[in-house]
Amino acid sequence: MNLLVTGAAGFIGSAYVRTLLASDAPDAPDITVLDKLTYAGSLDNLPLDHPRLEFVQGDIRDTELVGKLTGQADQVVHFAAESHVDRSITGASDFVLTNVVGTQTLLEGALRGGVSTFVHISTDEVYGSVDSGSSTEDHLLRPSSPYSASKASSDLLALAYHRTHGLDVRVTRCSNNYGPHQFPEKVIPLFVTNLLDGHQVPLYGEGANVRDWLHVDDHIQGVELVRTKGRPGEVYNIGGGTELSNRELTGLLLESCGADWDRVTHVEDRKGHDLRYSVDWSKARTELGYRPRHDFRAGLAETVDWYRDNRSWWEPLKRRMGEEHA
Ligand code: NAD
Ligand code: TDX
Repeated sequence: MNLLVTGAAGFIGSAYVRTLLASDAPDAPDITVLDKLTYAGSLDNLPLDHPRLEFVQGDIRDTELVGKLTGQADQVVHFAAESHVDRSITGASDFVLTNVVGTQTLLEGALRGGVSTFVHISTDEVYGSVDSGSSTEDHLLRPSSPYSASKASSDLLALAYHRTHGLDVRVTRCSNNYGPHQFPEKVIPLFVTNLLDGHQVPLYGEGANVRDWLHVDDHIQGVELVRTKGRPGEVYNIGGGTELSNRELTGLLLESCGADWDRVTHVEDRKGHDLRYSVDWSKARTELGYRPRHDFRAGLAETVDWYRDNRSWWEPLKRRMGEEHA
């Protein structure tokens, strides 16, 4: 079986590919990764010499390349995206080009190439801010940022290819992932690496915004369940079960790095900042047997240790981030 995985030089896709390649099950797939290697992608995240892995550098908007790869693939798992909300606020066009046009190009390639299953990785942010309760899969989509609006567009396009053409599309909407290899612009790796370097951490507004934290390995378990046991045309929420305000999260990170609150700088709030995300993942639990297994405190401690032990992975990335802002 040949599995085409897009965006797998990034945080979640690379964890997914590393996990599948570590399996020696007889039905373990051969994997082709398609990734443009934007600022967020790194070949260091992938075991490039693995005999079941082929890496192709390219853009998901490249119709010819996508046509060739989808023609060779049995299934597609689509992670590639511009993924950082703050970048979508300062410049939205790459978000539309990659997340909307790129996803449509892949869906069209999958349809023409006779791909049997297409898993589209969406996000809980498509539901917009949820003041109370949790969003089920049929909740209205009310995205707030250009990032989440572009993800909602691609999510709806994916479902449209199922309804219109009968393509076996399955959509996952997960909450905030954390774990090793996450690009140090996202709040957990940014704060951890700043603290390890003795710098301040920038907390937006009052730090009252709430996120539901999901270990990347639990997310991957959910994606695999959807790919192998999910139903065509269905959406599955994948939650982590640990809701924390950013203030609470910051307290845990300070504690893990042996630092005090004087290392926190309150900065201007993010524009259009969603107060809270919360997904109801009972459908994935009852239908697929999904359950997050990682205890948040233990997972966070392991993640902090990974950043402590892998400076050579993140220091060049932070240097480049510094140059971008210079
Ligand atoms: P990431 O930014 O770490 O990685 C994205 C990858 O996509 C990079 O390797 C990049 O090079 C590649 N890419 C970007 N544009 C491309 C293009 N035009 N063609 C080919 N490759 C391209 O992202 P991530 O955090 O691993 O997120 C993966 C997916 O999961 C995204 O679709 C994101 O929207 C979704 N998601 C992420 C989270 C989270 O907490 N990180 C939560 C919910 C959903
Ligand atoms: O410097 C910061 N200070 C801060 O207070 C940063 C970068 C973030 N924050 C706050 C904003 C959010 O409330 O922390 C929270 C988390 O921020 P991010 O790590 O940027 O994640 P978020 O905006 O919640 O989006 C993430 O989860 C959903 C991913 O980046 C998305 O790709 C995913 O869809």
